Amino acid sequence: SVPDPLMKQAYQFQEAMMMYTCAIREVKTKLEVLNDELSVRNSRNPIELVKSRVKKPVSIVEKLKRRNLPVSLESMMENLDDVAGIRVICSFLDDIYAVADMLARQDDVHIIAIKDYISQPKINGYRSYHMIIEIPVFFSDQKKWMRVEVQIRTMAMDFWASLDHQLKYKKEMQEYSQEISDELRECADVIAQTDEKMLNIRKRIEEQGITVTK
Ligand code: 0O2
Repeated sequence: SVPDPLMKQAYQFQEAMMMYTCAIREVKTKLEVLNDELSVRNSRNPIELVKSRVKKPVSIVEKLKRRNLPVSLESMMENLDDVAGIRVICSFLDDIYAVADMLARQDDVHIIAIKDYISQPKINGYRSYHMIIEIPVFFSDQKKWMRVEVQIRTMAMDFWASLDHQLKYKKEMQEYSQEISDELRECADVIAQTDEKMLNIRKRIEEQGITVTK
């Protein structure tokens, strides 16, 4: 039979994962409310799609080990910001900042950290707006502040990041050759220029008094 301490740990882990899932649900509801309101007000949806995931146990252990941190439930809750992850895919560049601001202004949202990889892209070309937030989740016997990583990006940025992720996965985290890195970076830059052009087109259309609808 399974020894008791192991069983206890398994239950505690399961409970923690349930809490992260609930935190994701709370943030998703906030995003849905914002999207509904803005789509009524502006006749277009700033948010195209919201994806979410709870980090897999193997990835959690790998990340803790990579950072030389203790592998325990407490260590995970204390040290990892992205156990609960939400990806918000926006239509246009300015929607990213609008959504981020609206989320940040809510008084039950605590901002832990912001990483703006749009104004300062990563060396490889990766672009996205990252927010680590904490929100209260109300359980039967306690209110728990749960940490969630929110990544906000345009469809174009998501296209690049998804393919980059796939390529990395296939190469099992090896470094790319310089030539491939350069070409990937080039693609990211072209994509960023396209995002800016699309925003510019939308603004010009809006100036003419036509509302862009989906
Ligand atoms: P997954 O599978 O998406 O969960 P960290 O990498 O978390 O140890 P840091 O600086 O705290 O370090 O995190 P950062 O760079 O703000 O954000 C990490 C997450 O952003 C990654 O999570 C990816 O989702 C995304 N990301 C960052 N850089 C890149 C990149 O170059 N390419 C792609 N495709 N995604 C990136 P994970 O845990 O690495 O992966």
